[in-house]
Amino acid sequence: MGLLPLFQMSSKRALITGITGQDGSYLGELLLNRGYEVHGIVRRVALEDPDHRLSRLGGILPRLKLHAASLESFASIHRVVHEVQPDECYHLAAQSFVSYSFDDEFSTLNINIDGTHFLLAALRALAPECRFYFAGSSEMFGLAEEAPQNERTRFHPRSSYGISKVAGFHLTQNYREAYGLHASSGILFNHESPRRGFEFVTRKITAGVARILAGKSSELRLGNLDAQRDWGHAREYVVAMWQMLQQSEPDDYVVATGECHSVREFADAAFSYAGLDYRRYVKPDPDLFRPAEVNLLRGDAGKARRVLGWTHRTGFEELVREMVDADCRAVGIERGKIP
Ligand code: NAP
Ligand code: F7E
Repeated sequence: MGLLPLFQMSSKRALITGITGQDGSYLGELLLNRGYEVHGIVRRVALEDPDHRLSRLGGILPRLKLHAASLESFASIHRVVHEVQPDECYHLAAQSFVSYSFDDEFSTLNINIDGTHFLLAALRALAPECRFYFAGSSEMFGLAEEAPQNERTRFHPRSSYGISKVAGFHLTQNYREAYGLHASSGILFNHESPRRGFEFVTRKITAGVARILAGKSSELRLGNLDAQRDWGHAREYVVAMWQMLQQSEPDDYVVATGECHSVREFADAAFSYAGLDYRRYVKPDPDLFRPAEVNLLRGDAGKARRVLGWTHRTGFEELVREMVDADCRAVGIERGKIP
């Protein structure tokens, strides 16, 4: 990531789907800093409730050009691509919560597969020179047959979310091979930050720690504590997305830290940092277990390192501390003042 000299400014136009999400907000900042004109696709309701739904965009909001469209409507995607004529398109929008994909397989598959297909088809017709990034996921490996997982590891998804990402990955590959689109997929392992959604386990834990410290709650209910994930920092992972689209040839890359920890270790680290013993507060809840779990994910980002020059910087403990600190500040507690 020392590969981002400030003098490399650009006058390119970028289109980001999912700009209101964790990754979209960091990527929007990165591209603005690099001189891009940044357009984002948002749901119409977001424009009507900006304080709540655009909160992650904070200070950059006035510099963005937002377009209301729905991933479920080809006509709306087609209209935005026609209006924007992007040089680069980062497709991040998705139903991204694996647990929810067990509750509603239909909407997960529709949004994630059709949305990707609509966007690729619109780009092919209206902006065939545009470079395209697809947000693939380590959930595509699922019940992986080897660890660490790399670009050659076989996919065995364990949820409709994972299946939708495998389909999006193959659609992206097919548009590259059949129609010559500069279309790349990042196979990103879990990445977190203080902007992570509250439904994901890391943020649930760090926000839970803050609530307990603030006396607003006395326990935290969690599911499978033994699942292991390769957790990195989202701010660093969006750099890899950008780097993929700066390559002369499109390709697919695993992006990961190479280190994995269990949910239990994450909880232990977060509570310990706040001077608490997680065993007193974390309560197991069988309802939070998934019908099919992904037990262990650990990525080999060797190709991203060699070809893109990408590497992660933030370690596990540092990530946990940053998230706990941010959630404590949000409830009015400075960690240094924790009793
Ligand atoms: P996120 O915070 O959940 O953001 C998802 C984005 O998608 C939000 O902007 C959301 O808009 C938008 N979206 C959802 N449904 C939509 C719909 N029907 N129409 C239009 N927009 C819709 O996700 P993230 O963590 O930033 O992840 C970004 C992408 O990377 C996702 O595709 C995710 O599946 C993938 N990914 C994430 C990780 C990770 O660890 N974070 C790892 C691998 C892959 P609203 O704000 O309106 O809901
Ligand atoms: O679960 C376990 C759970 O929901 C992680 C998404 O960004 O990364 C994310 O998907 C692990 C699982 O993330 C609770 O069973 C235990 O084993 O934080 P998560 P995820 O499912 O790994 C991938 C790469 C993506 O692509 C996705 O978009 O934690 N776990 N107890 C729990 N998980 C949650 N959410 N809540 C619990 O109470």
